[in-house]
Amino acid sequence: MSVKKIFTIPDPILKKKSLPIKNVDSSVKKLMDDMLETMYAAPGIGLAAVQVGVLKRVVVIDLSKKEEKTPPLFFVNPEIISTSEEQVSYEEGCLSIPNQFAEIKRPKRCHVKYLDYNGKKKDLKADGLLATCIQHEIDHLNGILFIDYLSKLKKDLILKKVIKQKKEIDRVIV
Ligand code: GNR
Ligand code: NI
Repeated sequence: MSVKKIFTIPDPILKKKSLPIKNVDSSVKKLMDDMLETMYAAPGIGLAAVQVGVLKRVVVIDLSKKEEKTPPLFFVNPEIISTSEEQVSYEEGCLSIPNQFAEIKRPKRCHVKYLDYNGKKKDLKADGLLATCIQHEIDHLNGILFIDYLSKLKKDLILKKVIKQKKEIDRVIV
């Protein structure tokens, strides 16, 4: 397993749509292993393949953050079957938008179907933070970021801050 580089805004890859997996073979399993290690190292609670530069419909999630407690969840070709009318707002962050957070309102519950790590058909009814995280990750697979739900003013401000942050880091390294 290896920790991969996480792509951050304004990298254009983050706006691209990821392609479905035809077969959950050993290369897809290797990708999922690398994604999990990258997510734990970050640390984050979810990661979509596009965030490590791979345009495939693969997501990993572990709400426990540390490698113990609950086992991680692997989603291949996840699809939302239905969502609740009821919505909930969470302060969202994204590893591709470092150190920036915003309240985002989404359906409180979602029913999702997907293939698991072994390529087996599964479905899951999610609620609360898990439901939010699944929707955030499926958005990544469609080239959508949480800042796309904000006003242009707020979005531009966050973009400016992230670009400034990157320049500061470059300055320290040089
Ligand atoms: O680590 C993450 N935390 C988080 C918090 C609230 C809503 C969504 C997330 S996902 C994020 C990791 C990430 O960027 N996944 O794409
Ligand atoms: Ni994200």
